[in-house]
Amino acid sequence: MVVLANPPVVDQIPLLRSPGPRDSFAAVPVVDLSRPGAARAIVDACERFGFFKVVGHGVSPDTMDRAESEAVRFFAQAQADKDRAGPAYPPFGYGSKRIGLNGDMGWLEYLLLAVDDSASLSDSCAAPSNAAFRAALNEYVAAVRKVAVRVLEAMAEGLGIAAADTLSAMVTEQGSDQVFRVNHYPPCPALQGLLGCSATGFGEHTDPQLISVLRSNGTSGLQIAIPGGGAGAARWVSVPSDRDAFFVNVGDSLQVLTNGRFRSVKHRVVTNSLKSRVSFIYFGGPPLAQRIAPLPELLGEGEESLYKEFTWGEYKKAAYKTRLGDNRLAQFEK
Ligand code: GA4
Repeated sequence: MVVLANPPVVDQIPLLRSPGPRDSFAAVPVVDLSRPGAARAIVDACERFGFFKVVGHGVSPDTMDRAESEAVRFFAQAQADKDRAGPAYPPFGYGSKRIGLNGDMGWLEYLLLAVDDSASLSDSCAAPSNAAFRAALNEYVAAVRKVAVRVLEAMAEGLGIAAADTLSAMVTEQGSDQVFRVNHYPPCPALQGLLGCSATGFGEHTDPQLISVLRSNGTSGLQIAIPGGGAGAARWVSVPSDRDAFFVNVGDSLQVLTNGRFRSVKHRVVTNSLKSRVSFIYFGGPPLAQRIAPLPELLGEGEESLYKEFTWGEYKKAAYKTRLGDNRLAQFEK
């Protein structure tokens, strides 16, 4: 009998096979936002994977570095100090290991924050209270939201939608439901060598919003599910990290707006055994009352929506009743 000295702290966190070099997704689509052709490349990547990397975005490395070093400083505080910035639910603030409301656990700690109409952290989020950290996050959020807007405009162009702001307006309109998340995945050395396993940092899921824009400190861990696992199954591949780039995920709402043409990408994070990973994710969601249904311009003649009608508010409410790995769109499929 093999007895695993499973450290008690990880006993409620599922294990994943540690990624090896053969899992690396070298073919991740790269879109240079500063070049012509970006719109077509984005549409192509969204149709194939629901995922791509953005370079040529114009965000200053200083903005990224400042936010990152302030985040590192925040997470290096004593646990009691961090706990004062929580709990994450309801509705925003610091959280550790627990994800959502239905028992999902991951090897991470995080800040879940609301973004207001002017692309700053909402005043309703008292945490983080440190002025330098807040200022650095506000600068970063304003910059990343601009990237999200440019990406959504390019998507509309690539899809041949006449009004360039059809998609981007959904995340800039008054009352848009934008969320920002800072994740810290400490290394999990206890699992080193343990049958090639790593702790789950953030379990597999799709994002409910339109798009998510991620930037990390260059520590690997992000994986996406791509088609091609054989017999219609998906294959998990590791996304080579790049601290100078952004990574964009298509979310469930954008899949519906395009009537399934864009794929909402399943992704997860595997903890690194040696290095900590810090990531920032901006989630672009529409106002709660926004109707989520295929855009008429994208429906071919006689083509019907694959989904029942719903608003973003209804979808979000339903999402919070699910477990992370559930197929949230299934209950809205016709
Ligand atoms: C996934 C995307 C965002 O991180 C998030 C997550 C949210 C949470 O952590 O509170 C959810 C998850 C996310 C989807 C299903 C529900 C809600 C945890 C969970 C189990 C902030 C979001 O908007 O949806």
